[in-house]
Amino acid sequence: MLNQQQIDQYRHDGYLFPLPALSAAELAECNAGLARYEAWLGTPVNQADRRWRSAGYVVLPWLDALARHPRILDVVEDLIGPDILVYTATFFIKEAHSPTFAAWHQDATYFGLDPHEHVTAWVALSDASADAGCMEVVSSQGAPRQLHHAALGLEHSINGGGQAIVERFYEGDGEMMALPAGSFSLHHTLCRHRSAPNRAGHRRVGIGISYIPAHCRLTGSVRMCARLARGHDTGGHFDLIPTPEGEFHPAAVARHEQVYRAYRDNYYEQIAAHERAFAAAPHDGGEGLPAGSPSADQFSP
Ligand SMILES: O=C(O)CCC(=O)C(=O)O
Repeated sequence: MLNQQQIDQYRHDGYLFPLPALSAAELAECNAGLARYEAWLGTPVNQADRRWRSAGYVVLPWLDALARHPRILDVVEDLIGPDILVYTATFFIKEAHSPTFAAWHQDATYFGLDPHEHVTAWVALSDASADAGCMEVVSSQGAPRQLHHAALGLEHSINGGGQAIVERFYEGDGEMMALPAGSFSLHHTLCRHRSAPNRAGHRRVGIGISYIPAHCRLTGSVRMCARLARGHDTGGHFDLIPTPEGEFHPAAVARHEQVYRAYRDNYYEQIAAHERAFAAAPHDGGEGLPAGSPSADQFSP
């Protein structure tokens, strides 16, 4: 559970870390589960078809249990209330000495969730140091807002479409969210974040679990699926995903295809809606240089 100071900090900055999640035995169990998954796929997750990065809890009971881990949910409940859905979960893996990176972005850009209460718990299954390409975040200073993105198709981007913020913002106070294995960070859906390539000699493995309160709805036309993690589905805005019948069970694999298709269809619809919204009301260079800021080259992009 979080104390009031941590809750206030999250509300002000839009992120919070590090928080403990897994015991050594639980961490080993997750990593063994990941190894079985990659054996089943016949390839590392990030070389498999993109669908296998998303919503793994639909086919993997260990990941379903991770997404409903009480130590994570107790913290999430402090931020978004007792009725919690898993909107999606994504494997974010960078091989040792690999160029895989994430450009500055905000998750809200391609989720289309209203209100903006979605929070991601990024669970580290390996150490995620600055050297290994952990996430870097910029405080929202209590005033988060949606920034203009474009699908730049960036090579080696860990995010589909290579989405990146294309308007200027002040990034001078960026903070490295380094995490030891077994811990997690939280970031709000409008938190600006990015990550550098992995320069370490080990694989950096994280799973981003996206939680929403059950009253959140989608702004687009796609009816999506979600997994009830805690409490009640008070909103009824999603088709609920059942507990997987077993690891790689054919029924669960077939369900994963439906879940992924809906996720992908909504993603592309949201990207298009974002482009239309910013074409209609362009907003650029909104953040002035705060007094005492060292130089303009700390602006991105
Ligand atoms: O794992 C990374 O480096 C990026 C993760 C990310 O963009 C996210 O969790 O939203």
